[in-house]
Amino acid sequence: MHALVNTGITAARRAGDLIMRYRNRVHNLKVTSKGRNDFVTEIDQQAEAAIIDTISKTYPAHGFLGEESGRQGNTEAYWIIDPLDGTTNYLHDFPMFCVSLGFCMRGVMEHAVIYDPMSQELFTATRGEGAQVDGRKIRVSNRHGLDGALIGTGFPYSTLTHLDAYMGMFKDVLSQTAGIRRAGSAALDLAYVAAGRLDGFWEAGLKSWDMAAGTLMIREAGGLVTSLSGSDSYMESGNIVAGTPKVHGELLKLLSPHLNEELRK
Ligand code: 2AM
Ligand code: CA
Repeated sequence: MHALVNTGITAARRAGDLIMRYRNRVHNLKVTSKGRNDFVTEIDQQAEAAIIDTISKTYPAHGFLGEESGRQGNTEAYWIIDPLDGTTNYLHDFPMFCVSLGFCMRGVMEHAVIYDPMSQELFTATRGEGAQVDGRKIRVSNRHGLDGALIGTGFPYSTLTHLDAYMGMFKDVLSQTAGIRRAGSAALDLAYVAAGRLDGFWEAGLKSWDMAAGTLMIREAGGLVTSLSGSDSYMESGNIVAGTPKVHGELLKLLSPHLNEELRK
């Protein structure tokens, strides 16, 4: 395994251990949800600091783009960090959350690590070298189309501006597939597509740290990833469709009548 991936794994496990250590305390906090939210924000920040500290010890020249601390240092060789993806789940003790790390070199994603501290599953990928779960090679499923496919998604949550467009998509996907799952951690959903547990995935308005690791993983597992209109701009727009080659193509077609100008980006 690549040395960078090993360092990423050490960092992700350290963050995961911290997240698990505070889990009971979060759940038992009988204060207002605001108080619980603040506490979780603090855990996010501590987990991100632990990741940056671990990586910096081995690679002091690397930069970071973190959900909590933003951009710092080197912008050529840097790590994209989501220290706790699925914060709402974590807050409710719903067991779907993860640590997501991607290493980017001159604009190209090179390595990916996604760690699920509940199941202790570790997903990894390196560009050109495939994707693994716990060291075993993973591939996207062999699903040849939407018929019988299980599709992951994320609901609109903050602005709700695209809710009507989304409901149209939801209706069409629901009626043509085996079902839809909304697990609440986009990074873990993408890892599940890479592992063949979901046949496809779509969501609008994600951030680069939600997608950086999972999208490399899917490509290395033989899947396709694009924006909702089929371009490469998903890292900028956050609008993403992924899946096995056939499922990806059919999902694109099914979603396209529902796209407005914003969602086409
Ligand atoms: P986060 O937990 O790191 O914030 C799912 O729709 C994705 O959107 C998750 O990966 C989640 O990442 C992100 N997200 C941000 N705010 C959210 C919210 N209020 N509700 C649900 N998901 C949210
Ligand atoms: Ca996230």
